[in-house]
Amino acid sequence: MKKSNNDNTKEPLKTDAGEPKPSNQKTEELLRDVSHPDDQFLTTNQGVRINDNNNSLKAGERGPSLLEDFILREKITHFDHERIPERIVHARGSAAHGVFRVYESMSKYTKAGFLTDTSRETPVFVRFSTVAGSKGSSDLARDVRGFAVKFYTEEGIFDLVGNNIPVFFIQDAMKFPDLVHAVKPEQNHEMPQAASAHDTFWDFISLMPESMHMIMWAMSDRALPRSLRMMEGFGVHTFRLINDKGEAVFVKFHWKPLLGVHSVCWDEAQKISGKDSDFHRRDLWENIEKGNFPEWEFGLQIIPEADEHKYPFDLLDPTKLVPEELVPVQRIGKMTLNRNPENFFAETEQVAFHPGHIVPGIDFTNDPLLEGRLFSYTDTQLSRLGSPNFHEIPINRSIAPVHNNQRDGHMRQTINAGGTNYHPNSIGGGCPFQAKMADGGFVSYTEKIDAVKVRNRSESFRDHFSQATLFFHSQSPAEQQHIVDAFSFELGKLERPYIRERMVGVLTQVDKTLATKVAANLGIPVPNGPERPMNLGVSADDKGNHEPVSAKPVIEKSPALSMANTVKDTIKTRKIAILATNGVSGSSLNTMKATLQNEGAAVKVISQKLGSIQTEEGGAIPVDGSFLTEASVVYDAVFVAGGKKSLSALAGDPDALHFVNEAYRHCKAIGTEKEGSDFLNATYIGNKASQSKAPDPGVLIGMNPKDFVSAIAQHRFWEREMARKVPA
Ligand code: HDD
Repeated sequence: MKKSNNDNTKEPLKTDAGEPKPSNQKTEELLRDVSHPDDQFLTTNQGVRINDNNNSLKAGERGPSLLEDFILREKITHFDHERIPERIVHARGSAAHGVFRVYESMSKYTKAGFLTDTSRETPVFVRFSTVAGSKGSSDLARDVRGFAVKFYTEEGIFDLVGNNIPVFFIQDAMKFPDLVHAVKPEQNHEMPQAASAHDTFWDFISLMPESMHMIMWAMSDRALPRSLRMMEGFGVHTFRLINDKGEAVFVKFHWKPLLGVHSVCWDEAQKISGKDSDFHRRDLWENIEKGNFPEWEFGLQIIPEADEHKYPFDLLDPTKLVPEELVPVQRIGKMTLNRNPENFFAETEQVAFHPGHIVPGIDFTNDPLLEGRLFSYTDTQLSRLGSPNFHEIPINRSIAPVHNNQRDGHMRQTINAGGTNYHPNSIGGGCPFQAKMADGGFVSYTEKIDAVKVRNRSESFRDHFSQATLFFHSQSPAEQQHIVDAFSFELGKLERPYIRERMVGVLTQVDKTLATKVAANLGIPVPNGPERPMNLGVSADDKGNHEPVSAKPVIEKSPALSMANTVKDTIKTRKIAILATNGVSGSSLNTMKATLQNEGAAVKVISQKLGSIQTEEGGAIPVDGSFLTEASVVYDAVFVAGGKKSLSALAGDPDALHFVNEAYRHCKAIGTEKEGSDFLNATYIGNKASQSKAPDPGVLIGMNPKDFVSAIAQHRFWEREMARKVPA
């Protein structure tokens, strides 16, 4: 992004070597430092140098403060107005800068420059978010994640404002305020925060069968990402690509993370929320700082116009996906996030996305949810950012030149010179001109429309269950169990039993086994079917029958929908804890640490207290974290280093035992040396009563460090949960 001339964007203080000044500089030096360049003096917003930033102006040292103190009043007034309204949804977000480059020209399908010119590196700014929680809520709430990408293209801004789930809860924007009211904390007592496990949400959902496909995703582990860097992204709606001949194809946009798609489990998510509620934000920030730049490939599913009606679902229905097995995702380019924001408010908070920000070569379809969004996003920026000039905020500025006759308004930054502010004009030489299509002027796709005006929903939008069923049937047994558990948790939290019963009735339409298992956990009988009428969200007496149907699934299973089939060949950026204390075998610890670090993992030595530990060889190893400040839930795997003394001390330490037991419960890879068996016997892993006959492939004793690497790359051994009852 270009920097403005505003003082606030100036570089931080630098030493001669160009490094930020070390924070351990002596206080005395900081106060007396005379090497500051002139423009680093503290000033008022009017540029007046401030002599005393500690004391207000008073009539006498013990007297009243004076109204005349313009420095105090300016400082306090600015502070009083520091907050702006948080986003009504997606308030909690974390963002980063990066670049996008297309692999091969897509000119066959689109004239968009950033998708046709392989020499271009298009700057991007990406904001990830949860939906329901407030700005300060936990990253690990069970929720959909926003995945919004701003492309600063040479032809203007293109915003792809998507989610990490390829479908949406509702089919028509008319229902969006209802959906959001239902999921947000309840209006009387403002509870619960960042959680869908409450009556109003499930009351609404159980009366909106069209939400059933998205609900299956939201109750799956997709709603609990391990990292923002390990999520897929989806444009959700069907869009159009238009080439320079004016020909169109339908397109679905995808982001495929190169590290694979991985999630944590619900018990872990809840605990991470307590141990580190900034877990995702920290993970994104730290990895970018370390140079572990997150990468996604950009994918397109191209559907020729001739195939518009080929499928049993409607391409305009945002509750449907196009299975990748029917239309493969072509990976056409790569996005790399390589720079953290410098100022959270100026960038992450003030960025304004809008699905209506498109460039020539891309166009909308008549998806009724998208159509409503095209209105909503400008409107919300007006109240959130407070002015129609929000496009002038640095993070929102187009890198393509902006010329038009729009003028004035709150906080206008541009100084429009000259005498004309209208079109057509002759005084200003006719400027600015309209651009012909050949000059890159945006021309909407000439879609033929011949219709009567109605307030109704298309018949082709009536199948609410077949893709919910497809999703469930495509999951691994462990993933299916997690979905059962999630429904049981969420519905178990409800105060009104009739909502629970109604919801289980709707689930019978998705999958009988799912409904039966959830009902059993809730201690209620499985209803024979749903309450009728089901579809209060659509039906109105004079609009005909809108009761949902379940079409025959177009395929029985879609392996692409299961995270069990994702990338599992790398431990790059994974967090591994090595447990050790005095008497540790230095060679065991260092060999494992070096192996893991060579594979790109982040390794921390965790012990009973900070400082350093003595090795049995007589050396010392620094400790990175103690049991007091660290928790197994923020790590992907645990290695208990060798060394008899260390192992026996840890075997007698409840914190060390808890660390390993909890990692075991969360199905993580656990490793130790041969001599570590006694330690494991002190944990739940060695508790013979808990062992099933089959050995656990995720517990490695006396292994080659490379085998431990392969085990960690598996992400989790979810089958452990199925085989054994694992303690909390
Ligand atoms: Fe939305 C924000 C994604 C439907 C109205 N939405 C917002 C953000 C994302 C999405 C990622 C946060 C952007 C950021 O980081 O600043 N929204 C979606 C997706 C949808 C969707 C994928 C369905 C496919 N949204 C949707 C509808 C409406 C809105 C139907 C209203 C008719 N969304 C908004 C909003 C927000 C927003 C209220 C809040 C803050 C903002 O726009 O800038 O206007």
